[in-house]
Amino acid sequence: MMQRRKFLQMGSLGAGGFLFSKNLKANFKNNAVTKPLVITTWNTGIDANVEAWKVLSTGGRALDAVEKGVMVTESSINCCVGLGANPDRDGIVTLDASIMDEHGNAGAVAAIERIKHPISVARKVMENTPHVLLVGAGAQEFALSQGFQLEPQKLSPDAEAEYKKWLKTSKYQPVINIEKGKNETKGQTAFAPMKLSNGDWNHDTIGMLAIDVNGNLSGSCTTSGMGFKVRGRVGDSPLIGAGLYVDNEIGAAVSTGLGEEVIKSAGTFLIVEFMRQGYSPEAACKAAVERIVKRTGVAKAHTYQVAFIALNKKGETGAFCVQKGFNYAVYSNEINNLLFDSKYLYTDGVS
Ligand code: SD4
Repeated sequence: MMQRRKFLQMGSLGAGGFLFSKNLKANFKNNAVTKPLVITTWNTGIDANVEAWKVLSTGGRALDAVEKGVMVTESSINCCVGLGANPDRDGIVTLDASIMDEHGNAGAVAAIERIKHPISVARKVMENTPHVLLVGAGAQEFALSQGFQLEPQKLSPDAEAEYKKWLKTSKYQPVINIEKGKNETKGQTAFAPMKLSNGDWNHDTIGMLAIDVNGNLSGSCTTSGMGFKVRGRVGDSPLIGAGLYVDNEIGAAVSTGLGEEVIKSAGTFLIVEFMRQGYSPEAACKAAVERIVKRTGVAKAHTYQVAFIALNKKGETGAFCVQKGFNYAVYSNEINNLLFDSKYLYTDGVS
């Protein structure tokens, strides 16, 4: 198998995705196993995939993998997701999360506070209630009733420093979220471990899709939402069909970026529908990005990021984004947890 470094270099040159899909296609021909597989947004996906892979590689269910995987990121105090992340503009961290299983069941929470693992609360909503989405104080109350603990209302040191910086201008303007890792040079993203301090990343979400050994699909998405958002603002991540969608007959998709644009286009539902029409995962993601750009207009599209990853029933993967700088991690028997640069439309976010 190709060395990780070599593969990554090729990925940053744009050849990785090609080799990757070629590799997978070759495996299909040989009837080799392309499942299980997990694909996750951003470089934080590398660490999350390790946990998901423990489930998948031992014959576990995709649903367990996508929950366990993103819990790693939610636990990271210096990361962009979970209670260590940036707060809203009132200084409170509010979290959104969603999960879907192979039966099309879905659960989600929005604007939940002081709970470490919103993804697990989302799963409880799915499994233990007749509902799909619980929000705010009600979601927190439900979490407590399910045995979750209330964490202290306290910003992480990094988030506190970022918030104080933001308060100086209190400018309410969504930023283009791209990877800004220390290892990035000239816009080429290299592997960056998850230990990032604020300023090294510029995104707030992790989305994960998995296919298990039985060929079943599941997905998860968890986020602190847009940094310094209006109190009560909910993004795309907990909204089924916007931030996450899974159809076990066809495929699954998850998003990151400016949630408002994803919501207005029902982005992940759209991608699954494109795959139903025969599009590859990458072509489906691209078509959804183009749909969004068409609606917002090209001028506005130069000011935001939206990125998607998708996985189909065969285990094929793909991604596409508006702005250069989005990457994703894939772990399977063939692809040993590698990071790939997504194809993109524009380069405004990269200096
Ligand atoms: C949101 N989509 O709340 C999320 C933000 C995000 O990386 O993806 N940031 O709009």
